[in-house]
Parts: sequence; C-alpha cells; structure tokens
Amino acid sequence: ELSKAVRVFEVQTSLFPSSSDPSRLYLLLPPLPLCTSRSLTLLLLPTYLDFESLEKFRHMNIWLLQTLEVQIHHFETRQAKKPKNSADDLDIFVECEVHSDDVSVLITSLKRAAEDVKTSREYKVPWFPRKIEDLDKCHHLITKYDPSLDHGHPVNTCIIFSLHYRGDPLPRIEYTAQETATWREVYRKLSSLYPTHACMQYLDAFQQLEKYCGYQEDNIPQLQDVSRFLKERTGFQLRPAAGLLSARDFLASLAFRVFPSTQYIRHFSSPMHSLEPDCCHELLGHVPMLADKEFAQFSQDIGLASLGSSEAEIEKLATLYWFTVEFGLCKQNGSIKAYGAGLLSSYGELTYALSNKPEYKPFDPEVTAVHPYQDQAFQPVYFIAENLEDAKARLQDYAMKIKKPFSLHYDPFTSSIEVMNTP
Ligand code: HBI
Ligand code: FE
Repeated sequence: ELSKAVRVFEVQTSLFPSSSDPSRLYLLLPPLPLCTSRSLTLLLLPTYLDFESLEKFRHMNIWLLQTLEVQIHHFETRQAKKPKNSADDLDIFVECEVHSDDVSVLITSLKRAAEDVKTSREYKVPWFPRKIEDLDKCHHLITKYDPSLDHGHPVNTCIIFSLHYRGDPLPRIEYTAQETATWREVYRKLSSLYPTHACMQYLDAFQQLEKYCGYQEDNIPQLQDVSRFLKERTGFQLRPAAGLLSARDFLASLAFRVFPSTQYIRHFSSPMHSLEPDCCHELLGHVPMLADKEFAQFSQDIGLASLGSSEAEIEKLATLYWFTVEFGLCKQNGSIKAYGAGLLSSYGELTYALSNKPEYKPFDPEVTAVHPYQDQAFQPVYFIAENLEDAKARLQDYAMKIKKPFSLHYDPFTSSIEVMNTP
C-alpha cells in the first residue's frame, strides 16, 4: 500500500520573465495515509512512507533543498480528488520555487523517483507579483524616456526619479511657472464642464480634493498629498511612473490598489492635448474616481483578473479598462455622465462623448473586451454602464470565466495575493 505512495506527480511550472529568475513549481503528490497537516513538512514527510519511498523521498529532499536550492513556500494536505479505496486518502500539495534552468532537471529527477510524472497538464503561467514590493520587479516602461535627449527640461528630475523608484515616499515637485500656467488652463476649461458632464462620484470627490488636497487652478497638487488622501478613502495609493507601462504591468499594479501615475506635465505648446498620460490626466481624470469605493473595487478587480492571465486575456482586459476606466459613461438620474479618466481630462472628447453624435452601446464585458478602440482620435463608440455597481458585478462575472489553474485571493491586511491552487 504505502510503497505506492509516491506514484504520481503533477507538475505545473510558472515561468518568470527571465531565465535567471526562479520559477514556481507545484507538486501535487498522490494520496498518502492520513496525517495532520500541522505535523507535515516536506522534511517530515518521509516518516509516513515505507522504507523504499522514504529513501527516495529523502534523496529528493536533500537534492531539492541543497542541489537546486529549492524554496518551499507552501505545504498542505487536501482531500484526494478521486479517493480510490479509502475515504481518508489525501493529496499532498507542495509549492516550491526553483530556478527556471533547473525545472527540467527536477522533472527528470521526479520521473526517477515516482512511477508516473504527469507533465501533460503543465501550465505555463506568466509570472505575476504576489506582494506589493514585487511591483518593483515589473514596472517596465514601453516608451523608455532618454534623459540625454532633453537636458534642461524641468520634467527630467521626476522621470529619472521614477525610473529608480523603489517604494520611497513620493517626491514633491516644484513645478515651474510655465507648468503651472499649463495646469491652470486645463483646470479652468475642464472644471467648467464637470457640473454638467461628470458623474456624481466624480463631483463629490473633486469637491473634497479642492478642500483638502490643493486642487486649485494656481497649484498643481502634489502626488504625495493626493496619495495620502486616496489611501484614507479607498486604500488606493499612487506610485510614480515614468511613462506608459505595458498593459500587463499597469494592470498588475491595480490588483494591489496601486495606481501608477506620471508626475510630469504636458508641453505648454498644446495644453488641451497629450497623447501620453501626464499628471493633468492622472490628477483630473483618474484621482477623483479612485476616491469612490465602488470604482476602486472595479479597478482592483480588473487588476486581479490580469494576474497570471495569458497575453490574449491581458489584451481583452486592457480593452475593458480602456472603455471603462478611461472612456466609460454611466447612467445617472435619467441622463448620461462620464466616469472615464480619458474623458474627464479632455475638454474636446468630454464634449463630444456626451453630444449624441457618437455611437453608444450598453456595457457588456464580453462585447466590450473585444471591441476595437482608438488611441489617436475620439472613440468610435462609448459603452454605457447602468451604474458603477452593475459594471462591477458584470466585470466580476467576466473575471470568473477567465481560465487559470489557480484562484486568487487578495489579503488586504498584508497587501498580498494568496494563490489557491486548483489542479
Ligand atoms: N501606463 N502609465 C500608464 N498609464 C496608463 O494609463 C496606462 C499605462 N499602460 C497601459 C495602459 N494604460 C493601457 O494599456 C490600459 O488599457 C491597461
Ligand atoms: Fe489613464
């Protein structure tokens, strides 16, 4: 009976972006005799096996722990999926981390130790951050700013700072008179539209930001103050970004209620237009909405859905993000209002979006996620949500249908992701 204990391994590998990074490995061991999970560690495991298996296991352990420098992250017993003879059969589930280069060595070796090693169900899950500090490893710019191209420009310091950012306090920037003048122009024009065009969640937060966070036409609010404000409201915090991040990296931040924000301001020659995000867009577009509980949850949910998802899924989630967080409209008291940041930070498009000229469709994640979008001109179509709660519920339904070999749980106390494997 017992000698058959080490029979099947199911191996899942989770690939990290570069081969020098560790890979996570999930070993699902087959049913073993009943034992309490508390008494179990991989090193104790051999005591539950017969001599032969014990030897195999001992070798494997020494080898796992010393030769390959495997780190055991998690160990648990769970009810066997298909109990064969005994109702007490348990699966032993081990999660460990090993260098990518060693994965094949490990699998070969498991094959020697076990009767059957299934690698047919091998999942290649893209690496994703599990705790907030991991975001340092994945803030890759897709448009790399080259400081040597643009010396005396005042935005240099913030950009260089963001490139080296490692979770330090957000820097306070002394903006130039010219930058403040650009902000003033944008602020004046946009705030004249808000009462009629922005949703009530936005208006509420905007009022608060004027009261507590230095939102005024003659002052560019400091990200540090804004971040503290958001943290109190919804737990969201800002993190400096030097420019456009990849969709995967950007969305991953949202999973931790971290919003990557640029800190430089658009060029004064075109105050009403900026193709790249700048702090007018972040502060006037995104920040007020992130102060709303429902919207904050919606944003985090898109982020959580992105973790470990395939490229194709990321593309869809980025599209959903685009038509909601950036260009979303919602119904409110019988009229249509804007909640998307791309709209709320663009005088021209905000007017256009609510002009009855564009095409409107109801927000439906399945449809929205695959709709082509425009990043060089006004959107061809806008999606209207019934309200933010409804958008959130629909998004959650959508996210549940994304196929992954594990389920994720966000632990707000530690700001980390718990991964529950569902092999
Ligand atoms: N990066 N800094 C920054 N700001 C964004 O709004 C942003 C990004 N990268 C990707 C991105 N938005 C879009 O792809 C979203 O649809 C995810
Ligand atoms: Fe944006």
